[in-house]
Amino acid sequence: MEYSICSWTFGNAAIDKVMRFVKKTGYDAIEIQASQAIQYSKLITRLSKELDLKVSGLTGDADWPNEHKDLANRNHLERNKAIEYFKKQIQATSLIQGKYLVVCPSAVGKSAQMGQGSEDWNWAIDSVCQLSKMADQVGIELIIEPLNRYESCIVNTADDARRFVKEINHPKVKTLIDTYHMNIEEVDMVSPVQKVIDILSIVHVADSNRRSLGRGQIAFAPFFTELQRLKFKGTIVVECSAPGADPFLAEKDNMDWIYTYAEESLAFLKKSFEDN
Ligand code: LER
Ligand code: MN
Repeated sequence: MEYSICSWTFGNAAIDKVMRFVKKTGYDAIEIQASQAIQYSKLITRLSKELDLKVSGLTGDADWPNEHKDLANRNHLERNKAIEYFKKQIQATSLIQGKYLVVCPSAVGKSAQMGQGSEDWNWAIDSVCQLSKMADQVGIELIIEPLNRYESCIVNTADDARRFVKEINHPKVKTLIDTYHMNIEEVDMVSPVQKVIDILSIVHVADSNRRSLGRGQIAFAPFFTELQRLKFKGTIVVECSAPGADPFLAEKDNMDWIYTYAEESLAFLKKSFEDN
């Protein structure tokens, strides 16, 4: 199993400090925040080689209320700007040798749709279809992420993600499931794995309160057992965040927790998969 961790969760810490810590802790890879990848591509590429720490992929940047980052915006001029911005993120993924870009079909933090009926869905489908051509050209995957209802509209569950990916119907468009969001939206932790296993590239993990695995209420054992039973071979990416309000702001009063969560979560994963 390959283990990775999201760089955005370390808040304002410098990317070189984060990469050195992630390597020292024993991770194989890091999932870089897209805005950091764009700004620090040379530094990240150099450190990735120097530290022998892979870039698993990029966490896409589409923070609401930035209409020009919203792939499902009702205003086609804003939507076109979002498509152009995501093309830049695809380019950055390829530049720093990531394998995927995580894409939320509507902006992150936008919990209500803008159009009627299936309009928002169709806008998002059209945007991701356009992006899939470029992803194919540079050889990366676009990974559609279902987020809970308080963070996103359009794709909230594994069922939604499956329908979205099947409608795009492109070999480079896949999905991920995130235990933190699943805990809010799914009926259990096992059936979503079964629903998307054939299009599942990566898994994001954190406990129910986004603390390290074991510090919340999620029963991870059945989830991990099902991943193993169905021979999941992708990357497992830790996405905990320091405790405190505002889910979209990583930097909190007590950032020391994130380093503890990173260490504890990796130990929990290695014990669960018995490959340490
Ligand atoms: C991104 O991977 C994610 O899970 C979102 O909740 C980030 O805010
Ligand atoms: Mn996630």
